[in-house]
Amino acid sequence: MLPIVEQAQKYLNNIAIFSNGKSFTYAQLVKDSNYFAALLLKDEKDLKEQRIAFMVNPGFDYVKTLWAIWQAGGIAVPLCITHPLPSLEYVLEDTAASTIVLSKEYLAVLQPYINKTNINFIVIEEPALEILPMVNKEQGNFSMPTIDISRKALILYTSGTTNKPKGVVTTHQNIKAQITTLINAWEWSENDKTICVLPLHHVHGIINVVCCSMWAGASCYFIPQFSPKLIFDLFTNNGLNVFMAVPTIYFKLMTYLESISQKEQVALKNVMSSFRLMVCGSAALPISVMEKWEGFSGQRLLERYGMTELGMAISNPYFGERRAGYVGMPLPGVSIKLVNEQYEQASVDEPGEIIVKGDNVFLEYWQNQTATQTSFTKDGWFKTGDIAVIENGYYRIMGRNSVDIIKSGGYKISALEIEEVLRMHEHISDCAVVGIDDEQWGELIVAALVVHDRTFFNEVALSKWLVEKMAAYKKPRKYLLLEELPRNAMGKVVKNEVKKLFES
Ligand code: MLC
Ligand code: AMP
Repeated sequence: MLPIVEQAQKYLNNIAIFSNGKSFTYAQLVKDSNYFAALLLKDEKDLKEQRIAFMVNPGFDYVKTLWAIWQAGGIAVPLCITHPLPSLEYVLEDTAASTIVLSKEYLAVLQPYINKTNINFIVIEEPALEILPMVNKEQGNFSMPTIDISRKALILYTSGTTNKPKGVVTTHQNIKAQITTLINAWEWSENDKTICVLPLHHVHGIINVVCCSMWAGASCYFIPQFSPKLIFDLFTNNGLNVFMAVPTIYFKLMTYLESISQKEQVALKNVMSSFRLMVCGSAALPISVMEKWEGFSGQRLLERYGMTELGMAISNPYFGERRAGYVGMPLPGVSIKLVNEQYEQASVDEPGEIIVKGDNVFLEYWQNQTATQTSFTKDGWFKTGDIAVIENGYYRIMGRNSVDIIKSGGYKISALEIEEVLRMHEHISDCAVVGIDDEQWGELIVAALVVHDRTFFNEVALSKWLVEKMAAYKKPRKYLLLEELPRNAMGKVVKNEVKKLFES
């Protein structure tokens, strides 16, 4: 049996999930995911790592689908529910997914792809599930293939220093290691209640919130979309005690807190003070945000550092000092080194690139041997591209070794990917995309443009055009029209000069 499903046997009567106003026990999750796995298998005994893409709303159906794909021997490929068709198509084609599972509201966006390819698709709706001929849902317990832990389990797409996102492949063993290190380090238990406010196509939401709570036998609440009011209502009325988010979310929650009365603020502070744990990560947590949040909530945030390729790697301690501006120490089972540009150990107190080894480290980039090879050192350490220094025993992240990677709202975004789309626009002859510091978003995406004729440039029309081609969170938020881009003697655009133009 799969490790996470085996874990659930200990907690069958616990509430696993609250979503859409309903609660679901672990017993129900095991039974329904087993049934859905039988539906995915149809006449086959094992999906043998077929890629099963799914575009399913956060909640019981999402977790059921994920567990079903894993039990049936497939590789799960979660799609972002807000992506436009071209971004979805890229993932579906790159993984050569054999089936798409979807909530019915996403049928319209995917229909052109379904028509074009004839791909097998399953709409999640109770009546549709009854079509499985050979099984009776009530009997349950359909026989499932034995899945070796070394098999591939998940592909998540991440942007990097290339213009197209890469598929990060993790095995069941990687996932187990990523989950269990956090279960121990952060003392997850079956008494925990958390809420997932993060998108479910990235590790932060999938591993840290959903899989950790499901592994521990805890309860996980879901909301349909990010809403500070809904989150605080759930905090107040449902006895939640664990919360995890990116810095931008804490910022947004504080903007809401500032908009309510003093009396309401005090009441919410009382509720939040009793939480067992609040964690922040995916991007640098500004000290100002950490301190202000402590004032509002009575909670000292635990900041940690992670990556799609690793799950979590470095964390402030659960017990002990949570140091502002630092991400803490390597998690148990995760080996970390800081190295210089020759990949030799950096001197003590010197900054270096973080390289990582451990069962948590991903297997490979999907069908991209070159990228896989170049991202590991000869002796098997994964090169993160993040620069850090150790000060008094704690790691501090200093930045990245590439200006082309932007972190905005906790999303990792490739400047090159946006530039490639911008260059397709009829009025744009050249462009340079950079991230500039921003307290709310971490970095704000901005673009310097050279246009053929300024009279034809229309920012609103450009924004509309862009979001038909890529995710809205990748859209530049400011533009600057230039006669030419700043270049060095080699003709290469100097991105730091572009940043300065915006900052001035
Ligand atoms: C959205 N907006 C932005 C923006 N994203 N503005 C500037 N920069 C951005 N990046 C604007 C929109 O245009 C819109 O404006 C308004 O904000 C609301 O948009 P939205 O899409 O509805 O945003 P919202 O729902 O509020 O989402 C904000 C968010 C979201 C913070 C909830 O960005 C989010 O869920 N981020 C988490 C990403 C994540 O999970 N990363 C983890 C990756 S894993 P207007 O004017 O149009 O209304 C990883 C490893 C690890 O990093 O360590 O964890
Ligand atoms: P992703 O590729 O989306 O998984 O993002 C991973 C990247 O997020 C890392 O390589 C870091 O650059 C960044 N990151 C994650 N956590 C932190 C943190 N606490 N502080 C600074 N950067 C972080």
